Amino acid sequence: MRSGFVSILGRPNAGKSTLVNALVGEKVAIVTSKPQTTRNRIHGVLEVVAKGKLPAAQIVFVDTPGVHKPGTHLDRQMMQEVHAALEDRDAVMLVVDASREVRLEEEAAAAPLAEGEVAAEKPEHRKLDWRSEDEFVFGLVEKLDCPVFLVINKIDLVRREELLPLIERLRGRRGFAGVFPISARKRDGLDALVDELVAVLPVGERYFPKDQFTDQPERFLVAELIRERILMETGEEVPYASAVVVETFEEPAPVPVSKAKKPRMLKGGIPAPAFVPVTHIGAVIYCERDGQKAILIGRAGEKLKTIGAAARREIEGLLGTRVYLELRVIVEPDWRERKGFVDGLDWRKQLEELGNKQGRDEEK
Ligand SMILES: Nc1nc2c(ncn2[C@@H]2O[C@H](COP(=O)(O)OP(=O)(O)OP(=O)(O)O)[C@@H](O)[C@H]2O)c(=O)[nH]1
Ligand SMILES: [Mg+2]
Repeated sequence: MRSGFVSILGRPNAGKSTLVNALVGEKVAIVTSKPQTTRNRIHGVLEVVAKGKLPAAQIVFVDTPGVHKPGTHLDRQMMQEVHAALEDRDAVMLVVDASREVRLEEEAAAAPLAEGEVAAEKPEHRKLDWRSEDEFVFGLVEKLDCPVFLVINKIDLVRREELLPLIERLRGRRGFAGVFPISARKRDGLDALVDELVAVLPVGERYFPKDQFTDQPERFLVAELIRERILMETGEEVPYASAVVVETFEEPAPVPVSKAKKPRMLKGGIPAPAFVPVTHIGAVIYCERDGQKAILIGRAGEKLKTIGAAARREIEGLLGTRVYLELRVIVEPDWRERKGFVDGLDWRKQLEELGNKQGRDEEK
């Protein structure tokens, strides 16, 4: 069989997380219309069955934060996650948003260069010029020694006559191992992409057990689902200044068989479930200012209630139990600038901490 890591790289909002979820067939990473949604690298695992000449494979996709110019310490940490994802990988997919590229082309066409004007100095043209905004992303893959695939996403948003010249223009930018126009949202073009990836992966054994689809433990997926709702329900700075930490996660206690009562009958003779498991979750939403806290809580607590209710439904879908969710909002002034705090948000580090704590508790 084949196995390997495929890192996914691109600007914010290109649709990287949508693509990982579509490929894996599970919600591994949160998706919103706001840029810089993803903050950590996230592994999503796909099992591919053998097909004709193609062998069976396990592909570990690595979703990454969108590449952007760092402003805060959090941004720098996000960029480190991108670099970490580029270190151990067997192939890379560079994802671009076709609709954005077409829009930039239109803007440039609407402001033609006058005689003597240089593209790099005119805003409408500079964005189009890959030596500026997008060039940095391309620079990151330039020196990689693995196959790099160009994935042109969101083709459902552009017309065919716009797409073909775009493919030609982007294809010429670098020696890509392949160019794939796709729609992650409509799951269009993904089979050809997977076939191509399997073909370039090395022979090897699975990195993850067959039925595991991500490396993130449930409590961190839960924190992400809460953050996804915050991003959807709030605007301005609030989404960017918010972070979520799950502090308590109490799984339902198993009910001994002898204690299970005779099932109560519902209408139509259907037995009512004897025991409805409930997971108790307590989470903290951090923000940076009192004003942001006021927005997150809302008038008479309405906003927090909306965020909690929607997140709870998603979490119940993930865990397959009922969920009791308690949310608190805490102001941590300028946390995005504080290395210690930002490091503490990293779920890999939190997991280490939890492991250490458990070890200490067991020693006692
Ligand atoms: N129409 C259309 N929209 C898409 C497609 N793929 C993603 N989107 C939308 O684009 C937006 C951004 O998607 P994400 O998957 O969060 O993008 P991302 O690249 O992970 O963004 P960051 O995490 O911020 O770097 C969401 O609103 C998606 O629904 C697509 O193929 N077609
Ligand atoms: Mg993302």
